[in-house]
Amino acid sequence: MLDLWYTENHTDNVKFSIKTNEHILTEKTPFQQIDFFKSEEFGTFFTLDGLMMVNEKDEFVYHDMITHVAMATNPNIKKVLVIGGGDGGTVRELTRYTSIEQIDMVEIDERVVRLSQEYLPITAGKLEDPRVTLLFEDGLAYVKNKEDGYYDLILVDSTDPIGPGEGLFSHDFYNNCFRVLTDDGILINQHESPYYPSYAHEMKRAHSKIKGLFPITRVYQFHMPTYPSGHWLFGFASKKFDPLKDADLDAWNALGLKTKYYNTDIHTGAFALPTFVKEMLDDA
Ligand code: AAT
Repeated sequence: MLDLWYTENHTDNVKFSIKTNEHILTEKTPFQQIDFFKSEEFGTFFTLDGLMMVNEKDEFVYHDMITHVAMATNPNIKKVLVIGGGDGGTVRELTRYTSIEQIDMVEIDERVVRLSQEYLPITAGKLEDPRVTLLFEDGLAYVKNKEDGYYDLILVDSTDPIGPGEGLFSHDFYNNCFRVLTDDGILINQHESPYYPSYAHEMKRAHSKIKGLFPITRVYQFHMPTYPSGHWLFGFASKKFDPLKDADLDAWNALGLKTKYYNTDIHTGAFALPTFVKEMLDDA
């Protein structure tokens, strides 16, 4: 039998490969190329422009960490905006909070959503929750046109800053996020990786822009086996709440949500950064 391997360049000198059982489909949309695969080790997964986005085996790490850190920091979050996140995993985690009243998801590429609904019900299964509104447009334009002080939380679940995701790393975008957030508002963004220089460069650029806009800006880390180097970050920016001093961790535990990665020890621990990362952020 032929071995079929999916291979991705993590740098010009490093490759990452997964043995696959099937290349389910390949499709070019006006925004990007989408490929879906089946594999033994990571289950079903999809890539955008040749980069791993989501797979069945480690998606819980990313989706727990993008959602629960902010929700434990401010339990009164009612209106949430998700930008990107077409696979639906972030929305799935949000729908577990009965306290959330409204979830708007703005995804540029409807095909990512439709294909995830077909092949990745594990992440897309809650997109039909009555509190969820799907909007297919560019997140950058969406925040530009949105009224001031609307959302309590914005989760930027975006691709890397090449292709359609580029605008979601711009000063203009972060500035509009600040404006559309309430006075209690929190912004979490996909913050790249500190390890390989090309990713670290983007992570520093993003951090320096956000630092100039929000009074509270932190970065927290998590372990993502299929992303380059496995060492990945989210940014936490807020107008008022500090994720360590203000988080009500007992209240979060009292909700009784069962999670596979996030817990309240991780909440605190994820903000403890290696020295080389601290130095990069200080100099950003
Ligand atoms: N839940 C983890 C999956 C992703 S995919 C990111 C999504 O962002 C994609 O579906 C893409 O179509 C969407 N997107 C890209 N640009 C925009 C935009 N301008 N407006 C709205 N949506 C957009 C994240 C993977 C992270 C990978 C890190 N290496």
